[in-house]
Amino acid sequence: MNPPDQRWWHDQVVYQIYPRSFADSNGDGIGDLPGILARLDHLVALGVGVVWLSPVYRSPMADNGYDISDYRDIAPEFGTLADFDALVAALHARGIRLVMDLVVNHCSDQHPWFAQGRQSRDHPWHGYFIWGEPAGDGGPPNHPPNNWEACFNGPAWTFNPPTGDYFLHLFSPQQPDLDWRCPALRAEVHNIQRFWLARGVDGFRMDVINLIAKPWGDDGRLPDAPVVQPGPVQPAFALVVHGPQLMAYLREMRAEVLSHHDLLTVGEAPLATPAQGREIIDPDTGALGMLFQFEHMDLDCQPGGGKWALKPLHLPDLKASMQRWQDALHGRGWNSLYLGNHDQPRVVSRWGDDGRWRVHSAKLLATWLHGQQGTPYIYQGEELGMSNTPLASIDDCRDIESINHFRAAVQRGQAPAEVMRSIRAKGRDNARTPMAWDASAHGGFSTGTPWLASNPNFTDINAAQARADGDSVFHHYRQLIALRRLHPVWLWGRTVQLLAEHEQVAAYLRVWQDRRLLVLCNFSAEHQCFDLPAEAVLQAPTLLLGNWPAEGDGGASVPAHWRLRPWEARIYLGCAARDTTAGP
Ligand code: TEU
Ligand code: CA
Repeated sequence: MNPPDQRWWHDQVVYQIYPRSFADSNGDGIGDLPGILARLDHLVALGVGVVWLSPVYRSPMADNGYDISDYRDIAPEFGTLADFDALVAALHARGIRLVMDLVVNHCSDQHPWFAQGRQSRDHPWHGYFIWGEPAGDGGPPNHPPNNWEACFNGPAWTFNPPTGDYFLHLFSPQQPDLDWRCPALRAEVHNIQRFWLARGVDGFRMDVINLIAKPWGDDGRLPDAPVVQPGPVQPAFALVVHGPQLMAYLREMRAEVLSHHDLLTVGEAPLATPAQGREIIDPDTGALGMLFQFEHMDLDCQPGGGKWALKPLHLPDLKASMQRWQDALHGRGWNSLYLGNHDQPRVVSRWGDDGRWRVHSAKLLATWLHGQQGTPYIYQGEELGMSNTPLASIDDCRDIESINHFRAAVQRGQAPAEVMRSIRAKGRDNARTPMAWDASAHGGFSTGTPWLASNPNFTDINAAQARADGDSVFHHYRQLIALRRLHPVWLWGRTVQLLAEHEQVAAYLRVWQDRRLLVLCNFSAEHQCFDLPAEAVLQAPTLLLGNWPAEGDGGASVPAHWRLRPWEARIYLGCAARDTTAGP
């Protein structure tokens, strides 16, 4: 990707809003669209150019809106279509674009398509879903068509008495999978996209888009997943992702809808390999602009153990993963850069230090991420350095994934305290606690009782504090956002990893023409001393940003021997050193 191919979303930073937890305007304890509208000054002060709004469609909220029952309406708890239009207009008036979350791998079991389609095999909407006959000679309801496990526990198939067979749901039974082989269903999706584009949205984040094309066998069945764990059901994602028809469906969507607009599109793609990612976002032959890959999100779990089997992060793994994706997409695609979202724990608690070094480590993580090539995504509260919440017991949790996991794990004989240890570290409620606006009750999120308790540290960690304190995490993010679009090397430079094997220091160079950006991060609470290779010696370097007071000459000269303080991060801008070996 070069400047001539620049798209408007290349130099922007995206801010993700999880509407249920952002701002509650009417005291019912649930965030809503008027609440967002009243907080736009926060986004303007931060300097983000795009909002990704997690789902606000009508929904029974089994999975907080990732189960849609009407794709053309707003959930009443979030507001109305008029509120939505007002929000789009207000964002646009401030130069901020809006990206909708599109969830079309599955819908809600309360969607009329499913509610009616499940009544009879002859109903036209029956064909929008995926059905299977009982396996073997056993009768229903305990002999599903194959051994797939649902992401939120139990079998991925549920028996449907009116039709005498099973429907597929890769997530919860309240989220039946749509059958993308059905042309009428695909046309519905295109029309839904047109509906929101007509309302002025600027793009789509597409939920689990690499799961939509199922791996149908020649026998018309979906094959069993390999057996990797005890019990009747087995993880199926690895078998389902990037199915044979995926690119055909996405290219059709591009031709029908996306190519007629200038959009930001980003596909969520669990388990995507760099090769698959390239295929999806190739500017000529692919379909989407960016994708959310998960490689780095999977580095701190035991291999094959799933997200709850905790393992400490080994920094060289993170660096290798980052370099792999930087290399794979450089010049031929565009990375999305993220460390958090509504499905992940708070990154400062996960890979930083949310105690003594909370502010420093939150700034370091931001620096490490934003220094790379790609479009950074900030999840609400990340810019304040919000941390994981002290979930005392499963009664404090609201997330379907954590609740189902707890029940199943305890049933399998795991000690409840042990299960809670994982949920405290990885549970999605960590990210979903109400946004902390100020030090008043519930962090100023709501005058009522929040649907999920606020993180008690809102008294210290909140937006009012952060905006008033020039040295806060917020202002560090603000500077990163402002700086990156000023420097071509930041946008277009190739990434070169330095010190790949170092266990505490992450260092990389960005290279564009004779320009260099040097990013140095000490991922530890100890001082770190190291030397950098000759290629990292810069001419006329300036320290663009750091998270400790500059030492000595303010970073004007780059030392031969480096010493970084606890959780210190720095970004230098400079030129390549003149090659003294090449002669005049
Ligand atoms: O998440 C999809 C996904 O890949 C899951 O594995 C996700 O990582 C999950 O949170 C496991 O911890 C998307 C949405 O982002 C998520 O909120 C939804 O619950 C899910 O799809 C179903 O729509
Ligand atoms: Ca509300």
